[in-house]
Amino acid sequence: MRLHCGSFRLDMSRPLVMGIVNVTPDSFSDGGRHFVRDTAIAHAHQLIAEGADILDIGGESTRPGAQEVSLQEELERVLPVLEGLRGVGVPVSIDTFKPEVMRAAIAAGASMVNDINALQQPGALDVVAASNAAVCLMHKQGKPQSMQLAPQYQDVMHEVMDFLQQRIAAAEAAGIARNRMVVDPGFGFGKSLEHNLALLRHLHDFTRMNVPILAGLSRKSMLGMITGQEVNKRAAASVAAALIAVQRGAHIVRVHDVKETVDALKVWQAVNA
Ligand code: 7PJ
Repeated sequence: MRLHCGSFRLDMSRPLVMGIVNVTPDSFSDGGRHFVRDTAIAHAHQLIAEGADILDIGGESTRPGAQEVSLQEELERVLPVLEGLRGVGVPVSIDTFKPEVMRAAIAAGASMVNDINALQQPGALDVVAASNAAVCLMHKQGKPQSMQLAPQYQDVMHEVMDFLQQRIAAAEAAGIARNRMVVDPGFGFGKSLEHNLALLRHLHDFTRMNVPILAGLSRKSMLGMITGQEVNKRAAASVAAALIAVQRGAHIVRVHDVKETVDALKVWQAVNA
């Protein structure tokens, strides 16, 4: 299986690591726009040096309870970073659900769209269809502001897979070739610990969709619930979760701790060679 991702052709026979680059000013370092841009670009280069296969650039936090940012603000955060990373050698993904951001990001060099809303925003399908970018279709229940309040499913595996099948069909109907698509169960997006564990336990069933599977478990609250660790002390739990996801069929893992994950996957690959 090869994922068509802009001008890249990604071989899915070995697990790939997507490194997370947040372009969100934090409350501790109010260094202004240039500082935020330069910090993000430097972080991106570091993740490539650590072995990241793909970079995921995001200008809006979609963590549970996070506030939305305006279109203008999101563009001003991500575009200078994408321009700064043009030609960097690995595919760059844009983490957004806004079609306007997708279009501008692709023009600025992004070769993948990572959409927590699975291209459901009006116009999003057409923007991706008109490009040669890959797309990650993710499942979520509810909106980031309130999705963790009371997530409910009759059968979480069935409902998530059903939704993703429908989004694959919609994307295909809009003119997006299947070899540009990736699916993601959306760990933590409107899911209880039990829902997340069921999805991870049965992740292999998603391979039936015949498109690569992306898993994002890094530092998520489900790992906090299991280990009791706060968010910046979840590296070991995150590496364990990434390894389990790969073992159960994930093709791409989206992580903060690239170096540690790359090493863990090297061990996994050596044993499986
Ligand atoms: C995910 C994501 C994920 C994909 C975020 C966080 C929340 N995109 N963006 N999958 N999570 N495709 O990293 O904690 O799981 S933001």
